[in-house]
Amino acid sequence: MSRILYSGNRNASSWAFRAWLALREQGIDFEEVMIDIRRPQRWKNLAEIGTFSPPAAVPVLVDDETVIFDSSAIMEYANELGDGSLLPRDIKLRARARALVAWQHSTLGKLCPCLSFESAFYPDKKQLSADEIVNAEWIYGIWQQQLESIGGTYLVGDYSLADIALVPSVLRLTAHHEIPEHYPLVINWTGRLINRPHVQEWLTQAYALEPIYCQGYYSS
Ligand SMILES: N[C@@H](CCC(=O)N[C@@H](CS)C(=O)NCC(=O)O)C(=O)O
Repeated sequence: MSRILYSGNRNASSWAFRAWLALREQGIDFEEVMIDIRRPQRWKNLAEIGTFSPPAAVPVLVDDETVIFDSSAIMEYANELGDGSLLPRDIKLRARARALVAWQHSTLGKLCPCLSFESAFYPDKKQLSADEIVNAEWIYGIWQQQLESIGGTYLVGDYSLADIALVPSVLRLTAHHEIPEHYPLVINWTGRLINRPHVQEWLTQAYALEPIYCQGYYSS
Protein backbone atom coordinates (compact mmCIF):
# COMPACT_ATOMS: atom_id res chain seq x y z
CA MET A 1 0.00 0.00 0.00
CA SER A 2 1.30 3.45 -0.84
CA ARG A 3 -0.21 6.86 -0.08
CA ILE A 4 1.83 9.93 -1.04
CA LEU A 5 0.92 13.57 -0.59
CA TYR A 6 2.83 15.81 -3.00
CA SER A 7 2.93 18.95 -0.95
CA GLY A 8 4.52 22.40 -1.26
CA ASN A 9 6.86 24.66 0.71
CA ARG A 10 5.49 25.27 4.20
CA ASN A 11 5.65 29.07 3.75
CA ALA A 12 4.13 29.11 0.25
CA SER A 13 1.57 26.40 -0.35
CA SER A 14 -1.68 27.33 1.36
CA TRP A 15 -3.57 24.67 -0.60
CA ALA A 16 -1.19 21.92 0.46
CA PHE A 17 -1.53 23.16 4.06
CA ARG A 18 -5.31 22.51 3.96
CA ALA A 19 -4.97 19.01 2.49
CA TRP A 20 -2.17 18.11 4.91
CA LEU A 21 -4.19 19.40 7.88
CA ALA A 22 -7.24 17.30 7.00
CA LEU A 23 -5.10 14.17 6.61
CA ARG A 24 -3.28 14.81 9.88
CA GLU A 25 -6.48 15.66 11.79
CA GLN A 26 -7.95 12.33 10.71
CA GLY A 27 -4.79 10.42 11.66
CA ILE A 28 -4.30 9.10 8.12
CA ASP A 29 -0.93 7.50 7.35
CA PHE A 30 0.81 9.07 4.39
CA GLU A 31 4.23 9.85 3.06
CA GLU A 32 4.90 13.47 2.13
CA VAL A 33 6.94 14.56 -0.86
CA MET A 34 7.76 18.26 -0.72
CA ILE A 35 7.68 20.00 -4.08
CA ASP A 36 9.71 23.19 -4.23
CA ILE A 37 7.34 25.73 -5.79
CA ARG A 38 9.73 28.68 -5.55
CA ARG A 39 10.69 30.33 -8.82
CA PRO A 40 12.41 29.42 -11.09
CA GLN A 41 12.44 25.70 -10.18
CA ARG A 42 8.64 25.86 -9.69
CA TRP A 43 7.95 25.33 -13.40
CA LYS A 44 10.14 22.27 -13.86
CA ASN A 45 8.90 20.70 -10.62
CA LEU A 46 5.22 21.30 -11.39
CA ALA A 47 5.72 19.99 -14.94
CA GLU A 48 6.83 16.71 -13.33
CA ILE A 49 3.63 16.68 -11.25
CA GLY A 50 1.77 17.19 -14.54
CA THR A 51 3.05 13.88 -15.83
CA PHE A 52 0.64 12.09 -13.48
CA SER A 53 -1.81 14.77 -12.29
CA PRO A 54 -3.65 16.87 -14.92
CA PRO A 55 -3.66 20.27 -13.11
CA ALA A 56 0.15 20.13 -12.64
CA ALA A 57 -0.28 21.71 -9.23
CA VAL A 58 0.14 20.76 -5.58
CA PRO A 59 -1.32 19.32 -3.49
CA VAL A 60 -2.01 15.97 -5.05
CA LEU A 61 -2.58 12.73 -3.17
CA VAL A 62 -1.65 9.47 -4.85
CA ASP A 63 -3.34 6.61 -3.03
CA ASP A 64 -2.03 3.45 -4.70
CA GLU A 65 -3.20 3.91 -8.28
CA THR A 66 -5.72 6.67 -7.53
CA VAL A 67 -4.64 10.26 -8.20
CA ILE A 68 -6.65 12.80 -6.20
CA PHE A 69 -5.88 16.40 -7.10
CA ASP A 70 -7.27 19.61 -5.68
CA SER A 71 -7.15 20.35 -1.97
CA SER A 72 -10.92 20.26 -1.46
CA ALA A 73 -11.16 16.73 -2.90
CA ILE A 74 -8.25 15.61 -0.73
CA MET A 75 -9.89 17.15 2.36
CA GLU A 76 -13.15 15.31 1.67
CA TYR A 77 -11.25 12.07 1.01
CA ALA A 78 -9.29 12.43 4.24
CA ASN A 79 -12.53 12.88 6.13
CA GLU A 80 -14.05 9.76 4.54
CA LEU A 81 -10.91 7.67 5.07
CA GLY A 82 -11.04 8.71 8.72
CA ASP A 83 -14.00 8.81 11.05
CA GLY A 84 -15.94 11.48 9.15
CA SER A 85 -15.86 13.84 12.10
CA LEU A 86 -14.62 16.80 10.03
CA LEU A 87 -18.11 17.34 8.61
CA PRO A 88 -21.27 17.73 10.72
CA ARG A 89 -23.81 14.89 10.83
CA ASP A 90 -26.68 17.33 10.34
CA ILE A 91 -27.38 17.75 6.61
CA LYS A 92 -27.92 21.51 6.76
CA LEU A 93 -24.86 22.20 8.86
CA ARG A 94 -22.87 19.93 6.54
CA ALA A 95 -24.08 21.95 3.55
CA ARG A 96 -23.10 25.16 5.33
CA ALA A 97 -19.62 23.77 6.05
CA ARG A 98 -19.23 22.85 2.37
CA ALA A 99 -20.47 26.31 1.36
CA LEU A 100 -17.75 27.93 3.47
CA VAL A 101 -15.11 25.62 1.95
CA ALA A 102 -16.39 26.32 -1.58
CA TRP A 103 -16.44 30.06 -0.97
CA GLN A 104 -12.85 30.01 0.21
CA HIS A 105 -11.95 27.89 -2.80
CA SER A 106 -13.71 29.94 -5.44
CA THR A 107 -13.52 33.52 -4.18
CA LEU A 108 -12.10 34.32 -0.79
CA GLY A 109 -8.55 33.38 -1.75
CA LYS A 110 -8.61 36.19 -4.28
CA LEU A 111 -9.44 38.81 -1.66
CA CYS A 112 -6.49 41.11 -0.91
CA PRO A 113 -4.40 39.49 -3.68
CA CYS A 114 -1.21 41.25 -2.57
CA LEU A 115 -1.43 39.57 0.84
CA SER A 116 -0.27 36.20 -0.38
CA PHE A 117 0.16 33.27 1.99
CA GLU A 118 3.92 33.81 1.70
CA SER A 119 3.53 37.31 3.14
CA ALA A 120 2.13 35.99 6.41
CA PHE A 121 5.71 34.94 7.22
CA TYR A 122 7.51 38.18 6.31
CA PRO A 123 9.36 39.76 9.25
CA ASP A 124 8.46 43.24 7.94
CA LYS A 125 4.80 43.52 7.06
CA LYS A 126 3.55 46.30 4.83
CA GLN A 127 0.85 48.77 5.88
CA LEU A 128 -2.51 47.82 4.43
CA SER A 129 -4.28 50.10 1.99
CA ALA A 130 -7.70 51.50 2.94
CA ASP A 131 -9.35 49.00 0.54
CA GLU A 132 -7.48 46.07 2.07
CA ILE A 133 -8.60 47.13 5.55
CA VAL A 134 -12.22 47.34 4.39
CA ASN A 135 -11.96 43.87 2.85
CA ALA A 136 -10.31 42.33 5.90
CA GLU A 137 -12.95 43.79 8.24
CA TRP A 138 -15.76 42.67 5.93
CA ILE A 139 -14.49 39.12 6.27
CA TYR A 140 -14.06 39.43 10.04
CA GLY A 141 -17.70 40.58 10.19
CA ILE A 142 -18.89 37.53 8.25
CA TRP A 143 -16.91 35.16 10.45
CA GLN A 144 -18.33 36.90 13.54
CA GLN A 145 -21.92 36.43 12.25
CA GLN A 146 -21.29 32.77 11.42
CA LEU A 147 -19.87 32.11 14.90
CA GLU A 148 -22.76 33.97 16.54
CA SER A 149 -25.32 31.99 14.54
CA ILE A 150 -23.84 28.68 15.63
CA GLY A 151 -23.07 29.72 19.20
CA GLY A 152 -20.05 27.44 19.00
CA THR A 153 -16.35 27.49 19.23
CA TYR A 154 -15.83 26.67 15.55
CA LEU A 155 -17.64 27.79 12.39
CA VAL A 156 -20.23 25.00 12.24
CA GLY A 157 -19.96 23.74 15.82
CA ASP A 158 -17.14 21.23 16.06
CA TYR A 159 -13.81 21.68 14.27
CA SER A 160 -14.50 20.93 10.61
CA LEU A 161 -13.24 21.18 7.04
CA ALA A 162 -14.67 24.73 7.01
CA ASP A 163 -12.23 25.81 9.74
CA ILE A 164 -9.35 23.97 8.06
CA ALA A 165 -10.08 25.63 4.71
CA LEU A 166 -9.90 29.05 6.32
CA VAL A 167 -6.67 28.66 8.32
CA PRO A 168 -4.45 30.18 5.59
CA SER A 169 -6.81 33.15 5.10
CA VAL A 170 -6.90 33.70 8.84
CA LEU A 171 -3.10 33.76 8.88
CA ARG A 172 -2.57 36.14 6.00
CA LEU A 173 -5.25 38.59 7.13
CA THR A 174 -4.51 38.59 10.85
CA ALA A 175 -0.77 38.83 10.22
CA HIS A 176 -1.48 42.20 8.60
CA HIS A 177 -4.49 43.55 10.42
CA GLU A 178 -5.33 42.98 14.05
CA ILE A 179 -8.91 41.87 14.59
CA PRO A 180 -10.87 44.76 16.14
CA GLU A 181 -12.30 44.21 19.62
CA HIS A 182 -15.87 44.30 18.35
CA TYR A 183 -15.33 40.87 16.76
CA PRO A 184 -14.67 38.94 20.01
CA LEU A 185 -15.80 35.56 18.67
CA VAL A 186 -13.42 35.92 15.74
CA ILE A 187 -10.56 36.78 18.11
CA ASN A 188 -11.28 33.62 20.12
CA TRP A 189 -11.83 31.42 17.07
CA THR A 190 -8.65 32.50 15.28
CA GLY A 191 -6.65 32.02 18.47
CA ARG A 192 -8.07 28.53 18.86
CA LEU A 193 -7.35 27.67 15.23
CA ILE A 194 -3.78 28.90 15.24
CA ASN A 195 -3.02 27.03 18.45
CA ARG A 196 -4.22 23.65 17.22
CA PRO A 197 -1.27 21.25 17.40
CA HIS A 198 -1.18 20.32 13.69
CA VAL A 199 -1.49 23.97 12.66
CA GLN A 200 1.39 24.79 15.01
CA GLU A 201 3.47 21.91 13.63
CA TRP A 202 3.18 23.30 10.07
CA LEU A 203 3.71 26.91 11.16
CA THR A 204 6.82 26.17 13.22
CA GLN A 205 8.41 24.71 10.09
CA ALA A 206 7.12 27.60 7.94
CA TYR A 207 8.57 30.31 10.20
CA ALA A 208 11.96 28.57 10.18
CA LEU A 209 12.26 28.98 6.39
CA GLU A 210 13.74 31.84 4.41
CA PRO A 211 10.81 34.13 3.45
CA ILE A 212 9.68 33.95 -0.17
CA TYR A 213 9.14 37.51 -1.36
CA CYS A 214 6.39 38.09 -3.90
CA GLN A 215 6.75 40.84 -6.47
CA GLY A 216 4.74 43.97 -5.74
CA TYR A 217 4.14 43.25 -2.06
CA TYR A 218 5.81 46.42 -0.76
CA SER A 219 4.79 48.62 -3.68
CA SER A 220 1.07 47.74 -3.78
N1 LIG B 1 -7.49 24.58 -6.60
C1 LIG B 1 -6.21 23.98 -6.34
C2 LIG B 1 -5.13 25.05 -6.33
C3 LIG B 1 -3.76 24.47 -6.19
C4 LIG B 1 -2.67 25.49 -6.46
O1 LIG B 1 -2.89 26.56 -7.05
N2 LIG B 1 -1.49 25.14 -6.01
C5 LIG B 1 -0.33 25.97 -6.27
C6 LIG B 1 0.66 25.87 -5.17
S1 LIG B 1 -0.03 26.41 -3.63
C7 LIG B 1 0.28 25.43 -7.53
O2 LIG B 1 0.74 24.31 -7.56
N3 LIG B 1 0.18 26.21 -8.57
C8 LIG B 1 0.69 25.84 -9.82
C9 LIG B 1 0.07 26.60 -10.91
O3 LIG B 1 -0.87 27.33 -10.65
O4 LIG B 1 0.55 26.44 -12.02
C10 LIG B 1 -6.25 23.22 -5.03
O5 LIG B 1 -7.08 23.55 -4.19
O6 LIG B 1 -5.50 22.26 -4.83
